[in-house]
Amino acid sequence: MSILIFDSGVGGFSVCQAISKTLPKLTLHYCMDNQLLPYGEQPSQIIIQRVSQLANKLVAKLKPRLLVIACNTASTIVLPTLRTQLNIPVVGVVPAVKPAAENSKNNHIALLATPATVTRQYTETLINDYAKNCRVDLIGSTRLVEQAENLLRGKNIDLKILRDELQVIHQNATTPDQLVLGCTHFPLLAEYIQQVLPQGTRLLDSGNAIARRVDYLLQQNPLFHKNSNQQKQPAQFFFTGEQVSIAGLEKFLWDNNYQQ
Ligand code: DGN
Repeated sequence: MSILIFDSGVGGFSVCQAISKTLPKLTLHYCMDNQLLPYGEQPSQIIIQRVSQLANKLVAKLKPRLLVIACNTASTIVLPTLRTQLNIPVVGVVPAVKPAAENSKNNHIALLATPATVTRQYTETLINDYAKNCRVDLIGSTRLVEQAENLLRGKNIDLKILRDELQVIHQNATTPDQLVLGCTHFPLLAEYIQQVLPQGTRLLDSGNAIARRVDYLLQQNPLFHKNSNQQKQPAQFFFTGEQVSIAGLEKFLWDNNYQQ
């Protein structure tokens, strides 16, 4: 049994890690629209057209049981369209604003996402619904997306860029005690982000919540139980731009022993 994971770049790999831990036998196919990366700089209409075109094509080809839009930027706008077009469950990513607000001791949290995600109505509604009592600092960054892309191509992380992008966190009288990673690229940088944050600021992402949702939805599919002893199939990768070398990545990304 397989599912399809979609992102504009390598960010969805952070979601694959979480899903692989929960469902080690599940085959994960991956599509990255790296020709249009970064999504955080693209107009909404272009993203909606693009994701729906690619998702329809690949779902027809691969016949996955479920589609994960492992991209916050796309999830804020494409889910209603995809759900009317496809006859499989479509899971999106929601920034972990709700748990962050619940966990915050000083009612001060921050959301780090793409420039598009932090300005979307979807995000405003999410904050109004779940973090009304908190101060929420919004930080939009494309440079961190580039850093995550570089990291998975074996390049070094520039901590100065991380410091610059996150400097707003250090500039106010109080600091957020929860930082929501509202872009799937950012959990891949977690250990580096943590190095430039004040002590006591905790990172939260949505990977495990997505994995639980995928697990729950697949359990509803009768084929899931029938196929539970089937061997895991090799993952298939689709790129719309440059073919990213996955030779070394596959172990890191699909290794069930990977510790976050
Ligand atoms: N990984 C994507 C997200 O979660 O928003 C977007 C990255 C990008 O394309 N800028």
